[in-house]
Amino acid sequence: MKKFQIVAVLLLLTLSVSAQFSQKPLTYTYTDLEPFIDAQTMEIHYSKHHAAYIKNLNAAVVGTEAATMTLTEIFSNVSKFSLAIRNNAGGHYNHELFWSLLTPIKNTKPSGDLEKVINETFGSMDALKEKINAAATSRFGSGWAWLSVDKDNRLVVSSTPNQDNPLMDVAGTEGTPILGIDVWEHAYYLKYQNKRADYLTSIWNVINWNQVSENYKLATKTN
Ligand code: MN3
Repeated sequence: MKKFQIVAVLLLLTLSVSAQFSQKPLTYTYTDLEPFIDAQTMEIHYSKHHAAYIKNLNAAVVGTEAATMTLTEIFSNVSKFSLAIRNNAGGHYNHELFWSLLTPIKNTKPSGDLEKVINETFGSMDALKEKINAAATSRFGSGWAWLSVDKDNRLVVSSTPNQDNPLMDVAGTEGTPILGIDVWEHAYYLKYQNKRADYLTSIWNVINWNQVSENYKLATKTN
């Protein structure tokens, strides 16, 4: 092999390693979720915050065991990795899930199966939303509120700090998240300022229950 070919191969290897994680395009535009989530928030959140988690994650995994792992593999061993891997792997996964859970389509509904379990577990859809909003409101500082399926296929509501999530071995309440709400100030401050509760009331207008139902089906099948 000629010297330039070796250099080319090494360069390609470096590029493929450093680009292990990448950002999926959104399936809607930045303006589509208005008035509930404003376009400027969407643009900064997706193109700056989420993109930065991916860039930093790709840099943080270099030379570690995490370099060849999937996100879920990283999460189940996250306590063994650096804080940079934990924060940025969580930041990447959580946002990718979050974008998929938002939709400009009005009045999506949970599947019959999911609605039945929600009613049995929480009493009603409204009671579930209240419980998630309470978890989100009481989360001090930055973090997420979650609806997850636990190992016994039960629905559980929890919240995590920073970019942690219920798939992590450090999570107090473990499970497969089917719905997550970002309660970092960057998710709402431009429109709602300090009124996190108003953001939390509003966001239910753009939650994609078709996707939550799909996630529920997959999570219960995997368990
Ligand atoms: Mn965010």
